[in-house]
Amino acid sequence: MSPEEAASFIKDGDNIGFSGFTAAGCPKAVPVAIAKQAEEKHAEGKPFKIGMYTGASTGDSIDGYLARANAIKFRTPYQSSKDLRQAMNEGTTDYFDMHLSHLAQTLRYGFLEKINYAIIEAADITDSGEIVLTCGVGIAPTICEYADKIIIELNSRHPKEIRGIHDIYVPLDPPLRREIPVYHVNDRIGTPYIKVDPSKILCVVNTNLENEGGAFTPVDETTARIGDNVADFLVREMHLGHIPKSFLPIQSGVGNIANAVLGSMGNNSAIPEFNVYTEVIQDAVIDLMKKDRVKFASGCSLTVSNPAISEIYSDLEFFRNKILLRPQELSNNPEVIRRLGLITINTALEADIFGNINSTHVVGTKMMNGIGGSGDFTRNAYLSIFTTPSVAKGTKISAIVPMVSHLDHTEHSVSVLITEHGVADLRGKSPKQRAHVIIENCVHPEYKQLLWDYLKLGKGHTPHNLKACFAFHNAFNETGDMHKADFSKIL
Ligand code: 0RQ
Repeated sequence: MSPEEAASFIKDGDNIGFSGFTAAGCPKAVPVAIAKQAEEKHAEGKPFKIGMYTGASTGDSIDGYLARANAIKFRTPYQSSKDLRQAMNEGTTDYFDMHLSHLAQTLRYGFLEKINYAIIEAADITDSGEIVLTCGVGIAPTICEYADKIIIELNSRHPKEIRGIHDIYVPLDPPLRREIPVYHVNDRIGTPYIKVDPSKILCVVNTNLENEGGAFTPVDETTARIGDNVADFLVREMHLGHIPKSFLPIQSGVGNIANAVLGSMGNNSAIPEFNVYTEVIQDAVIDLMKKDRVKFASGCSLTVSNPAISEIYSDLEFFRNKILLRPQELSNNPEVIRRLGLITINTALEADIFGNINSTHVVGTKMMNGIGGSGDFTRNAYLSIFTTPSVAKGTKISAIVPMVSHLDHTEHSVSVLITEHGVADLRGKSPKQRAHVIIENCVHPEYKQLLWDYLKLGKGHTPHNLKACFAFHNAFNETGDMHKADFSKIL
């Protein structure tokens, strides 16, 4: 069918599950046609909005087009689209932010609205109903099982020979769930395809569309220094015997900083060749595989630039034995993360002097992207690290504040905080001790004195001053500059 014919099945109020995780593996033709249909209905004065479940964020063809068409009834579990973000923050679209490992099982438990249609990007499909996914898995197995009907986008940009790179396994639900038998990063426990009843497949739309993954910005001085601080810290930990000499698997978050951190680790010859057990496999991992610095990467998606995906597809024999893509409830599974002993590295938007992390809300109220998998990994890590540049918007924002304006990861789950200025090792430290090491080692020099001053204002085990704890944020809201925080005016 054409994308328009496929889209015509979708009605106002339907809930859709889309395949993919980040832009990788997302359908691209049918969602654009749905957005066009929404605009036509709106022009006729008719309502048209859909509920949307996906693995994580998507490409512009899903979140961008549908947000611009004002066609989203609700959205979960993660996004990174400028237009959708605007709709969420203006209140025209409802969004609920979920731990990524929770979504598939939450759908199976029946806690969320039913899925009417699954729209799945596939590299191949057989008459018996075997669907071979492309470069992202997300929640595709569960939405295929629970949707009434399935629409396939068969994208010839992805070779059929990709079959074998996926490992599709869906755990049983309680009270029948058993242990998940992943004991090594490269253990395969499922099938290389999703098996569905062929009669559920409503139609197949042929496409030849390239991935919408953007390129990474080049490593700058700040991100390089953060990366080097992480790598040096891990080498010290290894020499202290805290990390086995054979090393432990790495999870690293999404974005430029995460990409730079992995690059620094790869370039540090004191770190042995390592494995990756993560959700997003980014460009740096592919580079390090070619240099024999990464042995194996298990993830949920190949969130790589278009040159990198072409490289992988042109040498599938080399990469097939080094890459495995799992559903997100496996890539982010707490049991597996704890068992394998992951070193997790995620990026904070803001941290406070006691080690609490805000990953999601700009100045406490505006949603940036979502918690993504950062909570799945942080809470269950062998060693959980957060990185952040010490300042944002020039130096008008200090990323380290007296009290986080929104809380995603508590002090109990955060082992180490790293900025371009240094490392704060928070393990075994009281709140006051944590504040000292964070201010001394991680804060930008322009904000150190303000934070020392704040620390003197509080009393108790965690010495906050509830009148002054948001002085940085209030100063930013009032003047556009956190430097203007003035405790004497508040107290
Ligand atoms: O703003 O875009 O206007 O320039 O925030 O900041 O430093 O470029 O960092 O792109 O790596 O994103 C936490 C959002 C970091 C991301 C976050 C402004 C800054 C800039 C982006 P501009 P950077 P990154 C697995 C793990 C949660 C999910 C997660 C994220 C913009 O890493 O979404 O960890 N994490 N998933 O200027 C106000 C502050 C700020 C600030 C930075 N304190 N206050 N604005 N900015 N600090 C992956 C998945 O789950 C898929």
